[in-house]
Amino acid sequence: MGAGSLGGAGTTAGTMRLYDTARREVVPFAVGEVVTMYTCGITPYDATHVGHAATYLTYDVLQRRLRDLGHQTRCVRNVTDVDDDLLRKARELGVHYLDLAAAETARFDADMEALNIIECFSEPRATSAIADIRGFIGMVLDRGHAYVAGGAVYFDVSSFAGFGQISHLNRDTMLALAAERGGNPDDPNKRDPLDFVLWQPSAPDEPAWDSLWGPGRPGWHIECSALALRELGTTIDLHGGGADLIFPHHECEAAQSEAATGERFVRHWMHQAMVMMDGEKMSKSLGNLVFVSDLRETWDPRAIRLAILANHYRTSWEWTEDTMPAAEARLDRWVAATVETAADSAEAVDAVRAALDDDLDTPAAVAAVDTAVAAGAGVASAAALLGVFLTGEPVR
Ligand code: 5CA
Ligand code: ZN
Repeated sequence: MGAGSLGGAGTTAGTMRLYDTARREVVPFAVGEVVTMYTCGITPYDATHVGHAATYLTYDVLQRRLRDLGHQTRCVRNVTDVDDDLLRKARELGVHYLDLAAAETARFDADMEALNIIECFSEPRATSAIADIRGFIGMVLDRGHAYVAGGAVYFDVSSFAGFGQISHLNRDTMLALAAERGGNPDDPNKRDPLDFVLWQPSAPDEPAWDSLWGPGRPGWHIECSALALRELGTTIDLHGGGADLIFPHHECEAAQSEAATGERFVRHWMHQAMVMMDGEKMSKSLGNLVFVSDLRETWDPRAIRLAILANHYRTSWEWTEDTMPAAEARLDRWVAATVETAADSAEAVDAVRAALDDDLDTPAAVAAVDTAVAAGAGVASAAALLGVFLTGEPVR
């Protein structure tokens, strides 16, 4: 497809440059008219925090720029509605795990809508994919990349030469991270502690589905492989998620997908750096959280967007009590300039596009809008490229 068939935006296909985690450099993001994306979604056992929001905002701004360039985007975001953490929380609360998941997913969707995140192409639940997962595991077994032991199915890491192609970690670091992130390296049924579970027997009070290998439930990584294949096909343009997922989640996902299909799984890996609070990764398990739903009670959701977009997606940053007041003050300046001025700054639009094309540099884009505002220009169109609608309705 020629670049000329895309457009109206004055730019050509392949304009954007993005850092690729696997290649470890900023490269042209070469894509066709339709761009397929998969981003790892929430495990719905608690409310959405600013770290989650940062991850989904990054892929939202990416999609907005791709659409501005004339592409269609199809972004799938899963919901992990069966998982150790969710089952534990449901047990603690004395509720059915699917009721907890449904309630938290509804809260998440409301937060995403308030933040003006583009609706997903699909938002499939892991439990919608049990049949797909069983079929997928069959493919991995048939190709000789997995083995059955103790009612579980394990991926055989030694059978797959590409293991490590995304994270580039050495074996000791992989082992340490697997232990820390639920990989259970001491499981005696494993031939190698780095082997990971595709299917596992359920504990007596956990949900179980029948399978050829005995009743049980999926391992974590397999849902994303099975859903990406089901929803988007064998090879996807871009895979996203937080940088905490690079290992083991994405490394294992890529290994099992490529083992199952024999084809390349992902053309471009893009990861959001961690949002921190009190010097540590903001996380449900640590409890150092700011919930989006709480912020929405006090602040304009557009200011929440700006607070996050003032930071580059590849740089970890700290949430502080000054973050929201500064963002809302910026929003007020942008709105005031835009309402008072008839002329919409074309320079700001060009500068925002150029900044986004340069590895999605949202801080530079925000600064360009600030400059236009300081010069007295209106910035409705430039702000709309960032998903911030200053005049009520989207301008483009
Ligand atoms: N359901 C899995 C992915 S398949 C999961 O990791 N769920 S989650 O609820 O823990 O995280 C949802 C998304 O938010 C993931 O992409 C994760 O990498 C990202 N995330 C979690 N904490 C942070 C943080 N502090 N900063 C940035 N992104 C984060
Ligand atoms: Zn995932």
